[in-house]
Amino acid sequence: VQIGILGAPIQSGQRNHGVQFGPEAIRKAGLIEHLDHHVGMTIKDFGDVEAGYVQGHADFYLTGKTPLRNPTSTAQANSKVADTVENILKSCDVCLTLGGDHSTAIGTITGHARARENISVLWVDAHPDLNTPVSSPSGNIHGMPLHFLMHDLQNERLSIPEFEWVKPCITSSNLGYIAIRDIDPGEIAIMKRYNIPHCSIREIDRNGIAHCMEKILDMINPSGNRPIHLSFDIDSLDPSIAPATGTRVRGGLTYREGMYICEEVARTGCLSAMDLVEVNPELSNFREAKRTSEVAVEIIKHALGLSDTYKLERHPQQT
Ligand code: DIR
Ligand code: MN
Ligand code: MN
Ligand code: MN
Repeated sequence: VQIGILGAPIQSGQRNHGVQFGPEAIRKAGLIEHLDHHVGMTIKDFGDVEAGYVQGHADFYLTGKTPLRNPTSTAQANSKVADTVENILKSCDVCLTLGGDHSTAIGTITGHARARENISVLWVDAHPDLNTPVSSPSGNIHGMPLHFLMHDLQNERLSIPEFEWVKPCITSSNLGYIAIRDIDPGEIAIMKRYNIPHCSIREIDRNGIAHCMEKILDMINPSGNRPIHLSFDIDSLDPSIAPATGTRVRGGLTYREGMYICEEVARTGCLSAMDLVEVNPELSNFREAKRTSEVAVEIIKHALGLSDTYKLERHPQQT
């Protein structure tokens, strides 16, 4: 298996400085060293895409209650992410993108969908990131990536010239949420209108993570052979486990629930792209930032099938 790694230091999709240092922090926590030395796995690091601030005429463009923030910078960086992910997937089995804020998924999912047919998206997050520029309470694009990408929501899209290149590539039946718990009114309305598959944190409380993973994977990938895009926002985890992130929401996934989600994705054998986003090392002290990055590395290892618990369960002939 060949894994391609890409850094996407995008911060313009939200307000907190520091999330652009996510890729560096996760690499410093030993990502490459942890993934290397596994039999049958090769790692190729493609470095970081350029994601600086660019001035644009549409910045602070008034669409709803709040202006849309930094559309030019966010769109330009994501266009590079899309091209790079598409290209990485020509030579690699899996493309792992390190964020940066979650607007990065506009680029990664676009690139993935250009490279592979019929992708399904598993969105692990405290938030469904389904706002439109009109429903958004914040104007932050990291709360909106999916509205750009979903066929069902194209009628809600405003014409923003910078994002014209983003073509819809997923439908509500191949997107699934897990761990959501902070959901804006417009997002609740859209989720109900289009029946988007989900297991909220409350459903995990009630039925357990094993049942929830079985249900959600069956809903978004019933045939069991669609390429899976795992978009993992570190704020899905409880803030006690992953404190260094911009929008902490109490009552998140436990460490084992987070790892179990990833082990089950590994078990499908369908993982073809993964995002690990919203690690912001500047939002806590050094120790907490280091701990958050280490958990991010663990999440990635588990999704790639490298956890000992997962290996123990596999057929004895496999290693
Ligand atoms: C909120 C926050 N729903 C917004 N979204 C976040 O700004 O649209 N997503 N933090 O990860
Ligand atoms: Mn998110
Ligand atoms: Mn989130
Ligand atoms: Mn909220």
